[in-house]
Amino acid sequence: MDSLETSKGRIHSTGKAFAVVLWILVAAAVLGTIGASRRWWLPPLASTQGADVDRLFYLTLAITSLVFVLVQILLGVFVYRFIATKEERAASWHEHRGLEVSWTLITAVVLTILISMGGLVWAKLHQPPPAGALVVEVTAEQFGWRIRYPGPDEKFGRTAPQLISATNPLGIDPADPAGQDDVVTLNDLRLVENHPVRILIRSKDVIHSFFLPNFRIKQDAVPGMAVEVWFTPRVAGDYPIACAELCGVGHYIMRGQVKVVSQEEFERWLQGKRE
Ligand SMILES: [Cu+2]
Repeated sequence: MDSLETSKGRIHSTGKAFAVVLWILVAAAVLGTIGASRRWWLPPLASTQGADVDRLFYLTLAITSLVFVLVQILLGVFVYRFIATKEERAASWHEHRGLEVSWTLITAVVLTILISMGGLVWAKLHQPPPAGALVVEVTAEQFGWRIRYPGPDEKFGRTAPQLISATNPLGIDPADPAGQDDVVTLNDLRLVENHPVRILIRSKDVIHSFFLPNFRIKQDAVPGMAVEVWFTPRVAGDYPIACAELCGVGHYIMRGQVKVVSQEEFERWLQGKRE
């Protein structure tokens, strides 16, 4: 059997045609992705912590794209040179130890580095939030987001599912003084520019996913759990809240809005809500 070094292979019109079609498809995929990315790409970044997520995303995309294109080009080269014909089987060889060891080791090293970097970014995003962060509770329901602020006492009132009604969507206990100054909105999340925020995410019914694309935050809302995320909004403006978990027939309308405003504007708004 031929070895890799000595095999000349053979050129055949079918192999040529396959290779050319493959290369055209790869070129179309790459150019198409670049073209589409002008329209559909990451939305503008508006949080401090999101920069690490973006960096890792671009690095992973660059490495995997490069490997994808290289592998497809090589696949074309091999079909071009070594295709089977009616008279002859495809030329092949086995057990090239050097090649096998190198592609296994290189892949293992690159993936280990990428996964470790991902672990570091994850740990950074999940370190304890800074003291003095704004605290907000977000409760997902079919199909909207109930946002609760604890009020001047900085304490959320007790809630109980049996107290939930049309006028008390979170079931806040009226007997608990901590709940009397709580402010609840529907789909309206106000945050303060350059001020970290801790968000406690809950769900009233099924699993939803609290998704803030501009802040690179995505966290499942699970019934019976309060899951915490935190980040620092960096740029004032209006941003969407989306649900990233298919949660029922109205999933697509489960949208809210984040407004990042100045400290004064935030306090004025919250005060207005309490009156
Ligand atoms: Cu949902």
